[in-house]
Amino acid sequence: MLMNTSGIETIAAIATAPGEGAVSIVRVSGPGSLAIADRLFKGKAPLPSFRPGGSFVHGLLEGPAGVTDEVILLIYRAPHSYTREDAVEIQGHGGSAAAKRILRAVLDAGARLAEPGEFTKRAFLSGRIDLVQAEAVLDLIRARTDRAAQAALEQLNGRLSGAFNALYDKTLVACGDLESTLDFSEDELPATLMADVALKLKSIRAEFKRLLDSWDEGHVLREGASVAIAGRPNVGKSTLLNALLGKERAIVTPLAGTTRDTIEEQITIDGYLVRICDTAGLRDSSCLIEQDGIRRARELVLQSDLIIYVVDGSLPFSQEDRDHLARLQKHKTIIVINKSDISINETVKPLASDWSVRYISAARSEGLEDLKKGIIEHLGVREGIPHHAVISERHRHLLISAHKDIVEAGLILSRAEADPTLAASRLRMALETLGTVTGRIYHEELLNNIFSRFCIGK
Ligand SMILES: Nc1nc2c(ncn2[C@@H]2O[C@H](COP(=O)(O)OP(=O)(O)O)[C@@H](O)[C@H]2O)c(=O)[nH]1
Ligand SMILES: [Mg+2]
Repeated sequence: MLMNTSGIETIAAIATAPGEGAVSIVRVSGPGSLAIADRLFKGKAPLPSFRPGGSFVHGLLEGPAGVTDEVILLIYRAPHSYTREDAVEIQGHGGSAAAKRILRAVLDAGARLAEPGEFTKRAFLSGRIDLVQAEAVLDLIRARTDRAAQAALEQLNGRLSGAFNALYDKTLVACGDLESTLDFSEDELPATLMADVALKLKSIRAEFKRLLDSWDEGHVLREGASVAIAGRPNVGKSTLLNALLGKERAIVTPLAGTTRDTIEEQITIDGYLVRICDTAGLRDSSCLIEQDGIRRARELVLQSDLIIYVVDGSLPFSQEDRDHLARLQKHKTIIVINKSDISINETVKPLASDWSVRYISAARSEGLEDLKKGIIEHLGVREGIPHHAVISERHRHLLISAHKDIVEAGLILSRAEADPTLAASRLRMALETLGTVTGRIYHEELLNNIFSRFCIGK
């Protein structure tokens, strides 16, 4: 294994996706990268290790068994590379066999196969990016919509890290203020100082809230929102799914009990991924298959981010609908009154005062734009607002914990016998948690947790 005196190994991996493609890239990073390139690359002089960073050269790659591929070699010199180490990228012909041949030659020449996410982990350990930015790399790779990609890019550019750092710095200042009170004896403690810290904590809490509020959107951006279409049989649930998809996905018939299984499809609304699920109509049925479909429908309704409860608007509002709605949460439900092309029964109209209601004709695709707007509103995402970085589940978890300590510090200070030392120690705890968000403080397990989700080569 090629090592230099620092003991850092040189790692290599195929960076392109498996399968057929025009070009495949093998990435090599670490102190031995250029020496490996010198050994394998046959092309015009000078040798790769004499070439400047940021240059590329065309030639042949030759392993012990002869010519491996015709390649382009890209040269990076520390610290101007993804990892901040010396690195080379070898662009060969596409296809998995060609890429594997190059990788094998590189490994034979002294590199070690990289672990998942190891290149990005090195970028973090070298201080080029923080942990929040490293997570953004994964988000970007996984992004399935333009909006998700844009949010990941914002995060990669450091927008979210900036917000976390500002929060950290403000807390640090408040903590320092409190710790400075230790220099005073109790009776000469300046009264304004405590009031000042209390004010600072209040503004910090507002900042926490702003960040925590972005979680809903972050969740929808990363995983997509789950929306279940539910309601009694024959109200037009499957017709609505088809209309939203713009294709005949679910079977529609005038017979009640047509849909027996749940059908999930994805649509994009305003750049957000929405997983939309058509379900079996809710009713008492003696058919075993239908019963199972109804059980699944009920489960799905419980798990979904949002429920579209469809009512046949041409019929009187029924007791069964009333019973089903009684089990649903208003803020997670949109009542869709369908078949508005026939007529709207007077008995469904009072619903509008209490619930979020949309009138549509699924069969004629009328009212769908308004319904889509309603879906976006209900998911806690802001329609039409420019992209911005949003927190993830890990950030949320840590923010909630740090927020608790900040609140506790505030409470301690508000007591008649305020104890600045105790409050400061709470703020220290909050700082430690906040430090874990961006990776000022980290432990191996945390890094493994994050980087093991990456693919090899990233
Ligand atoms: N007039 C009218 N009929 C509709 C509309 N939506 C659905 N239907 C009809 O209602 C019946 C049941 O539709 P379907 O989508 O299978 O209902 P589901 O059981 O709730 O999935 C079919 O005959 C549809 O053509 C609508 O907007 N207007
Ligand atoms: Mg159906």
